[in-house]
Amino acid sequence: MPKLLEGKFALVLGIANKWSLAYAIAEAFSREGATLALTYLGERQKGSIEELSTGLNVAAVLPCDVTRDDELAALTESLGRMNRPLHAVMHSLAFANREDLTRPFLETGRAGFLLAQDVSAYSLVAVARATAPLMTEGGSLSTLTYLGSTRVVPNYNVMGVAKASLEATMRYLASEMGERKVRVNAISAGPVKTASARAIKGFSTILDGAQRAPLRRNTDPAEVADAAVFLASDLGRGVTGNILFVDAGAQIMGL
Ligand code: IMJ
Repeated sequence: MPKLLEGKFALVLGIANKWSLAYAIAEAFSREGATLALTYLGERQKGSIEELSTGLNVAAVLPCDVTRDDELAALTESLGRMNRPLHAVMHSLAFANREDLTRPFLETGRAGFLLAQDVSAYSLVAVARATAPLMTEGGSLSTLTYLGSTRVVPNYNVMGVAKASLEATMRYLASEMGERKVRVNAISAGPVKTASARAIKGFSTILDGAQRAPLRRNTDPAEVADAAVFLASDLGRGVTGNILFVDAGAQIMGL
């Protein structure tokens, strides 16, 4: 079978460690023949992301804190200097203060609310603005979301509101970037045991709930990654502004 991303240049943001969905996605993109640029958050992370990148087809490992306009501008600059069009961008990051994912939603303060919005939702606009000038041949921008955007999931709280905002942001970007042949989509992944999820109280109860999913199992990072490959590839050419559920079917169930 021909590789689905052969000749494509892709940027993946949001690898924290080898369990990150972003890492599974980078592996899948690499397997399908893409050349990658990866980003890391803060100097402290640089070494570990460089280590994870060995074995993958990585051409650059670049700093990017999505809350900082200077780092986003430097990212555009560095990618521009690589002198090749960018075809795919994977936005796979989010953050809220831990307290805002444990105490009652009613107690969410302004600063925590805005932080979750800034890192988890506005960052899609920021990344789109930073990368659009490089997507000269058209391309695909994808993000990760979660069911907590439209349904109440215990403790997801301020992240649920941020994901609702992220999904709307995705649609507005899709409507505007279509004329440049850039598609914008979200993958709504079922619960996966990543560092972002393990930090959550009651997470194993949520994973057990997967026994009610049509496929009777949890979501595997590799199947989220394969959906990301589809969206980034030519196979996804007719898909934009969409939310693709990769959750073993869990989302359709009432109880
Ligand atoms: C997160 C919180 C509450 C319930 C949750 C999650 N469920 C799932 C997640 C049911 C699946 C994981 N998820 C979808 C997220 O988007 C996680 C985001 C997140 C996680 C943390 C943990 C550590 C921290 N800040 C965080 N910010 C965002 O300090």
